[in-house]
Amino acid sequence: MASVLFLGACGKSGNSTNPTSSGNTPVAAANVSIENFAFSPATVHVKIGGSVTWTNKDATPHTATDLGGAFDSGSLAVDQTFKKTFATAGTYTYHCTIHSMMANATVVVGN
Ligand SMILES: [Cu+2]
Repeated sequence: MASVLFLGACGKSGNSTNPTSSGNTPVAAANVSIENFAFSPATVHVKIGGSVTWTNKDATPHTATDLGGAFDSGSLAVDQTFKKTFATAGTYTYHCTIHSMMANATVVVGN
């Protein structure tokens, strides 16, 4: 079983070698992998007008579905992607509707 090396949290102001990683600085485009039944990174920060692209890396279908109804990827097959552009600032908590045991994840939108 491969490890998920996401260290979590928005409090870490790490290096900027990966502009799509989570961190305090919002990026224009973030990428989230759905892998080993987890969203990685679990939190991404994007600018207003920025986008998040999810990619399902598992052989099992997953969804990225906002709890508040702002977006829903539908069922993503292996290697399928879903892109959402966020025009409104806010914190969007989402989950996989197929697997209730998967932890919720978050998109934070703000400049
Ligand atoms: Cu799932």
